Amino acid sequence: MYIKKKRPWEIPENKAAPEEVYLGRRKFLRDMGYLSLGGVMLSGLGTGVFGLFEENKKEDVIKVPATKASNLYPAKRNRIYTLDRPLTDELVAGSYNNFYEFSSGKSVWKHIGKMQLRPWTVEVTGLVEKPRTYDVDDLVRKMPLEERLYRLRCVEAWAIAVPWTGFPMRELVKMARPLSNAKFVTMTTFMKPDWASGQRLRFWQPWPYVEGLTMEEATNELTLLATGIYGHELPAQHGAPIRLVVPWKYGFKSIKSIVKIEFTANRPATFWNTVAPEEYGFVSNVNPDVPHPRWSQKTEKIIGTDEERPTVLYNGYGEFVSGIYPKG
Ligand SMILES: Nc1nc2c(c(=O)[nH]1)N[C@H]1C(S)=C(S)[C@@H](COP(=O)(O)O)O[C@H]1N2
Ligand SMILES: [Mo]
Repeated sequence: MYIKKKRPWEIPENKAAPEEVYLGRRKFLRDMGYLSLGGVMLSGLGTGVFGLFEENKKEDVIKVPATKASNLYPAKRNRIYTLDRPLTDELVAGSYNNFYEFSSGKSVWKHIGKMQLRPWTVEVTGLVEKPRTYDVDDLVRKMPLEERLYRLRCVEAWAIAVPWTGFPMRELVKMARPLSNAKFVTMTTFMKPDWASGQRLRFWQPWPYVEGLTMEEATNELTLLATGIYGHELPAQHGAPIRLVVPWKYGFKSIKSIVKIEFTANRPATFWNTVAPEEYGFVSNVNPDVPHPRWSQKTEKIIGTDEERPTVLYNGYGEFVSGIYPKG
């Protein structure tokens, strides 16, 4: 056996994933590939999980089946949105994911094999003049697709920078014509225990995954419904066929594989906020001065380059969103 260099974003004691609390540390570490079945601590040895980036072939990790909308990619890049760092390598971003429906580890791409990406419908419902269920490809064809380079910051203190393809959520809101009493937009992920072992194994969690935004957040220009990444449609592990991207909030707000978008008068009960309200707030804007109860948020690790950077308020998107939060 050879010794693999421990990467700084390997989860240290004080920066564990939310799941650790509920599964117990041993089960969590085993899922993450740190423990052998016999229970011997293998941290620092070549256990596989963090060797992914060198060892896996791109065609095994990034699978993008053709659809009725494939010819729309790549979309034209919107140059307004720039980065302060290089883009994350596609293979790195596609092999280090959070998608608890499929796995509580990061090798989500190994567990998505049963997911059926088509047909896929998105129900737009609730307090709107124009409720309607859309075939996802028909919806994408109606919408102005563009590419945007955004940073994504996970509450676990790691970050990536990726080119999303998608359309502003405000375009969908306009089309739905919300009633004046609509105050929140609630989004729901699929419920398919047949595909997603997490929905069977962690049956006590409040599946399906739900997230929500205020109307003002949902119609902010940054709020994107993404259907593509790296110039093609989303692979399943990134939340195909359609997922939210709100880059000034912690990653768990950016809900994947959406089947329902509902306009509501009241704040919805959201997944992580229901599981652990003291750890995962409803608002959850990136903020270095608000520590997570179990770890600091002062810095972030950039996946793939080992670089550590100071966390920036609103993940650096203050010029777009600070007006929404007058009290800071
Ligand atoms: N349905 C669903 N959406 C989800 C998650 C999840 O577990 N289930 N994880 C969230 C978290 S914690 C993060 S950091 C981002 C990760 O997005 P990525 O894997 O495309 O980088 O997805 C978010 N969306
Ligand atoms: Mo996250």
